[in-house]
Amino acid sequence: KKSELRSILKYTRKHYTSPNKSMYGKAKGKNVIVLHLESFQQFLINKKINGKEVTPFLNKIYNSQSTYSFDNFFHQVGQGKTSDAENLLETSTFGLSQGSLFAQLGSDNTFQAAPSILNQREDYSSAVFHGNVASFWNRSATYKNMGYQYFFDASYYDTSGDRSTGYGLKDKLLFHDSVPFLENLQQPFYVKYITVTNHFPYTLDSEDTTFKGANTGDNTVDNYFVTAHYLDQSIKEFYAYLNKTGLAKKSLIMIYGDHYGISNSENKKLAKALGANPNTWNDYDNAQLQRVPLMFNMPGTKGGSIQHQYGGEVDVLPTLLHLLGVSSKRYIQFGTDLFSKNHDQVVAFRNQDWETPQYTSVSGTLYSNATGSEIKNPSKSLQAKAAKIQAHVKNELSLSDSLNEKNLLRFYKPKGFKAVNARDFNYSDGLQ
Ligand code: GP9
Ligand code: MN
Repeated sequence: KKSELRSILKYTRKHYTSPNKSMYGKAKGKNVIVLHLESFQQFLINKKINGKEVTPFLNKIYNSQSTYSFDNFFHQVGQGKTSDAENLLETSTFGLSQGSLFAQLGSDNTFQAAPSILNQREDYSSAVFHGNVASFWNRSATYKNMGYQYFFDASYYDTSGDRSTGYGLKDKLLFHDSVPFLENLQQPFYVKYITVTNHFPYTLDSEDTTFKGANTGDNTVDNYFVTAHYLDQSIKEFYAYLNKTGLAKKSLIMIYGDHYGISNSENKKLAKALGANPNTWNDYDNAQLQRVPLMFNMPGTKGGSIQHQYGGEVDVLPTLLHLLGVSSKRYIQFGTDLFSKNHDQVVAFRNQDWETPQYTSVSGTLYSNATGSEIKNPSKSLQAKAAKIQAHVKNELSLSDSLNEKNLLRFYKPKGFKAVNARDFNYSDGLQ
């Protein structure tokens, strides 16, 4: 097992890319507020339905001078959906090829995850706010092993009656009702809000919205825009609070979409709402729709821009650590800093499909991103190039799997890292 750990280390050390000096430490000492946008895809950004912006507030953040936004950023989740996105972001390792890593390994594995790294390196406190029960996706146990100090799950809020939809407390209420807990956290803090209202089947009480959905005739697709609008408005209300209290200017607000909300089988219906042709819709188009937003917003700052480099959820942790001025070099992480000059732009999907700035590969079929069509007779050199990328994707997924499946981090002691003890945390206590 130790020799396996050595070969993983050899890979991640070689794959590591040093930070971009102009970005390193830009957010040093700031609070980190992570806003996990449920089922939120990139096409919602700047999208109008019936002449109205679906997400006017997020569009402002996306286009703001105070934000670094990404327009070629992909989710990389497998069957663990939300929990896979969380694992990718907190650890910069992949989820599993089957099932949810949180559910299968979260109770026992050793993690070297964001909350513990930030606590040990920069004295951050940490908390998750979420309107569903603590056991969902085995979060409670997994969060303790990741070093989260507090988990404010459904039991901390009034979730009765029409205050909730299928997966828990409505987003506007989550942001509002969690304020007393947030206000008691020691700064700087690293906190995450996991929203739920924009979740399949995208139903919402009429009292919560006046926004009109799309009219493709498919209920799921049509209502997706309604709950996405509600989510947008919940973020707007939360920002009003952050601005009023002055927390905004003391914080880096990281906003991301966890995974697709409309599945491939419904994309032909969605195509109508996107102004695309459903008759020519293919695997290439499905792959392009796996883009989700990623934004680093620092209210009160300037110089932000929309970044076009390709990347995925596995790249977030090294990027975030470097923005906070924390070197990621000593940790085993599979992603690379999105701002780094040598950032690896190969995006690996959990099923071994992949995406680069030039090519998309789905089940071994190669597409050109420039034309959107299949490359029917690739040259020898292109074949070799694609095979090399495929081997790289396969290798990183399998190294990540052996790290996690064999719990190899228990043998790895990065400089100064103290192993997390889950028993240090008792989430039913709340803040004492
Ligand atoms: C539930 C929520 C949804 O608590 O996070 O998870 P998902 O179904 O998207 O994986
Ligand atoms: Mn989700």
